[in-house]
Amino acid sequence: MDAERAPLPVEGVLRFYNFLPEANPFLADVLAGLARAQKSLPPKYFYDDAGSRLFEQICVLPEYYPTRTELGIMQQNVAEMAQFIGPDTQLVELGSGAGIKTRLLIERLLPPLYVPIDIDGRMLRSASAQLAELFPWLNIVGLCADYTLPLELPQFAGLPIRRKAVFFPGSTVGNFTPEEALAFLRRVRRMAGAGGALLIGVDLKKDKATLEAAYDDAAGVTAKFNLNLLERINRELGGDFALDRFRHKAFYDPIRGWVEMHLESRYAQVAHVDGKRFDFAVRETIHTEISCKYSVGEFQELARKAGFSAQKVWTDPRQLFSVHGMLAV
Ligand code: AVI
Repeated sequence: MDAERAPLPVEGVLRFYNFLPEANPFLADVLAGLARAQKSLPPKYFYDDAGSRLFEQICVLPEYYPTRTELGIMQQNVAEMAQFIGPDTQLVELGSGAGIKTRLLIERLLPPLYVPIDIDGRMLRSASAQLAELFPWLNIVGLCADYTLPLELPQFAGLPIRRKAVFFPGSTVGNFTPEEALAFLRRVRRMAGAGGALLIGVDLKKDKATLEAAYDDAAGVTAKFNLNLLERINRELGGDFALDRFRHKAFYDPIRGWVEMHLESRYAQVAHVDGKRFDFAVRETIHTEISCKYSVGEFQELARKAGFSAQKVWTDPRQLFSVHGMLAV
């Protein structure tokens, strides 16, 4: 879609734009993924209402260290982060940012314009409305869009904006393969523009036991989150998956440096989606997610290839997680 120029003359404007395509690609993506030799489903479909609620529960699990560790890093260093980004910056967040991390950053940075981008229109609206209440002076322009696809940001006149900063917390970049992450970071680089900043959370490599516990918690919340994908297919696409006939599986592959999540068929069985038949052998899996872990140097090198220069990195004392400050060159 063409960028537009709309004046935002007053403070505290709250607007939304929809950049989602008319046709819902969910059915086509599911049918294509289940037809592959290694069956797979794109992880972006985890996040319907039930999936988003389950993900919120994951974030506070004792085993799932990334959320609270990243928050601790931000609480410790937000002043320096805001200084790194600088004043008069349009803050673009990939994800709808209801969370405390976004609030911390806005409180310090006082950006003239905040642009959250999220595929889930309801989350986007409710998170933006919460922020508008907390920061009545803040201009918010929410974009309902799939940020994993190319996207041109609208331009807004009439605000004292000197540059853009893209905020991408949560290590969601880890849900791309390194090759996909490179292509994605190149698009983020174009979005930020020359001299723009990137503040990005990246989970660090660590021992297998810690990682596997984080993705296969004792309370079984991650298992529910994974299985919700089949439930969503049943609900929205008229699928007939028997949920108790699949089990959650998660393991760390230290060679590839990523956690893999799968749904494993407990039996030889058949399932249907939209009238199409899919056969499962016993123990055959549907690959649902990877979560890449990087060393600080590996991520800096990836970002360098995408056109960023590493300026700052903040970590926690146990070196579990990193937040990188980078500039578009
Ligand atoms: C959203 N993303 C960064 C999470 C992760 O850790 O890869 C998704 C997740 N999957 C299972 N647990 C959490």
